[in-house]
Amino acid sequence: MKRFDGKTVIKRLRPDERKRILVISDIHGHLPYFEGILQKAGFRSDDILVIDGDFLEKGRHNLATLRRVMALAAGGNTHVICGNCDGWHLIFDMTPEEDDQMLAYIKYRGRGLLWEMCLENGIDPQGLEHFTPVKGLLRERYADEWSFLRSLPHAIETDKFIFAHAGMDPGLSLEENSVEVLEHTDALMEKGFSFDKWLIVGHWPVMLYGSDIVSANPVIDREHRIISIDGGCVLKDDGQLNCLVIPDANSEDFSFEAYDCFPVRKVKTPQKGVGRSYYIRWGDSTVQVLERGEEFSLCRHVRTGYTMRILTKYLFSDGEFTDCNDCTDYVLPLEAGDEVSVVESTSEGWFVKHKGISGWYYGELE
Ligand SMILES: [Mn+2]
Repeated sequence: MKRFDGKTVIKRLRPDERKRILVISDIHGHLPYFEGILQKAGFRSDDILVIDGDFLEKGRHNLATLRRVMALAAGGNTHVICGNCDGWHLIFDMTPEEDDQMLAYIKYRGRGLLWEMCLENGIDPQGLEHFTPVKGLLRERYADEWSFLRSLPHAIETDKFIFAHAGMDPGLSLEENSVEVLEHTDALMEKGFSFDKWLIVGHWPVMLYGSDIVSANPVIDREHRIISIDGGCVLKDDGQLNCLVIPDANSEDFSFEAYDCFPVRKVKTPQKGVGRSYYIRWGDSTVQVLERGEEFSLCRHVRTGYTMRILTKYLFSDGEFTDCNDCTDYVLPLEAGDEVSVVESTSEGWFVKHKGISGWYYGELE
């Protein structure tokens, strides 16, 4: 699929200065989180909403999310950017051979926009041999959806802000940036770039920037004028959907709201933090299992030699060497009365989030 070959499309906006700008990225087809964050941020018709790409794929409510986003966009105050997971209209540029590769991908995933479109039309994707005939049907049935996806820009620019899904090369004008750079730059904040206007991106779950302490909250880098907001919704077990709040088009007085579905409990007994911790994360998660237990296993992170106990269900295989789910042994400093969201309940303690930061709590909850 010629995903990144197209011409870069930029949308210029002159937002009403009295209006709030809300920015949400990486909803990834998780409609309940999208509705939850809109409600928590108090989204109303006189706000401007920017959806900063990747509202589709990976979650389980793709068609419903797409339709919700289209309805908001039709209202005129919601502006949507194409992320690297949103350009499904590009299937119509594919050859029959590429169609079959796409079918293999859909079957492997077992979810996603095309999967849901098939099911909505009584087609079981697992039973298909070729995708090309189905593509013809979907093209007719979802004409509005395709034209909406086709209409999406790769970046939105105002006097003060640039919204792009993943990144930008500051050495080039916005138009000169390729679709690939705007939609698919990984780990933007590690590149040392600085920008004249504030660049607001999603795409790279912010927890991947942490090394010892894991936070899902937006990262606001005032020196380089970058704000990274992907809270790991759908992708991370302890993820959240963030909404950056810009009070008005000229303000730098940023704040944010975050939404997740974990049960909230109150800390009963205070806990001191422990100095040393490590975060094993996606892309660097190979561990050696030293002692496999039913609930926890003692593991050694191969690259660093750091040992920690990991929930056995987080290990991807039964072998001595295996990759694992993102995990940390960070022990959160907590006071009595602190509210925490409980991600995992174990026989030894709770894996919780406190103000967006994930860690362990070994005391009692109310
Ligand atoms: Mn992305």
